[in-house]
Amino acid sequence: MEGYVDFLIEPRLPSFIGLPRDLRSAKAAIIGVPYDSSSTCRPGSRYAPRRVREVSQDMETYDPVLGADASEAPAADLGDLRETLSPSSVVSSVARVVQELSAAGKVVLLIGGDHLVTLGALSGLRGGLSLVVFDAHLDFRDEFPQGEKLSHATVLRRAREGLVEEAVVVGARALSKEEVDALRRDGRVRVVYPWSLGNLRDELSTLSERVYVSVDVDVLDPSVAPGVGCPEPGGLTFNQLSELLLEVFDRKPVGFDIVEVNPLVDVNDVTSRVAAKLLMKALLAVR
Ligand SMILES: [Mn+2]
Repeated sequence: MEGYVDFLIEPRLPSFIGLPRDLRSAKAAIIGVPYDSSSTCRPGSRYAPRRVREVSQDMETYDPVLGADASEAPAADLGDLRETLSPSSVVSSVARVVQELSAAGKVVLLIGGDHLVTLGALSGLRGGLSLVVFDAHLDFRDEFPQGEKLSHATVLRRAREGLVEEAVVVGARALSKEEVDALRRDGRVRVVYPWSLGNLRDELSTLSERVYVSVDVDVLDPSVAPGVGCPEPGGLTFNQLSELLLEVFDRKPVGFDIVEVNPLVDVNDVTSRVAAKLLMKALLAVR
């Protein structure tokens, strides 16, 4: 691959579950985005791509639910995006590599970094998208902190300014009144709350063809995924999230990310291992 992918991505070893770096026969490409400058709770998710790769080395890659092995998925681990501190430059860098790879027919799977990396992926996929985001938060603020339009807490708001036609937020439970009012005015963002997860199937059936899936690990209960910047009680179990993801993966997503894993506040690497397992399921979904 030549162009932005070569210029902006640096190889990383060990690779995720030992995947090759060679893209030629791959359908999916993993890219780490070590960026957390827009974190307002606790920074540290820039270390997630490295830690998730490391913990994946001694994890089983066979998925008993799917009856398939993620290490045999046609996928490559390209490495990490070059580090940057500026929110607008991480968005544009991610957008460039995602656009280049999707033009070459590859599905990009990102490991964040904070949630802002999703905005880059959506920009790179260019229109006609619907978004399914698993998150404790709505990320629908106009500015956060005040005066900042590009941050982890404004991602969905920016995405609705022309990048996605509609969105479903699954597992949300930490909401501000400002966001709830803005969602009501918007009208194209629905929420599936943790206490009514059964509604997801109906919401999925109305979405357009090109579905992008974003998982903020804080959608899980903090007892399941303690290593996150802003832990929020009342979240999903791992098996609940896995089952819902399988339903979403039926829609053959055009892109996927897992964000907000923070190894600096993790406990015994539990959250990094959760992220690794979810990434394996995503790899099997694009087979
Ligand atoms: Mn969140």
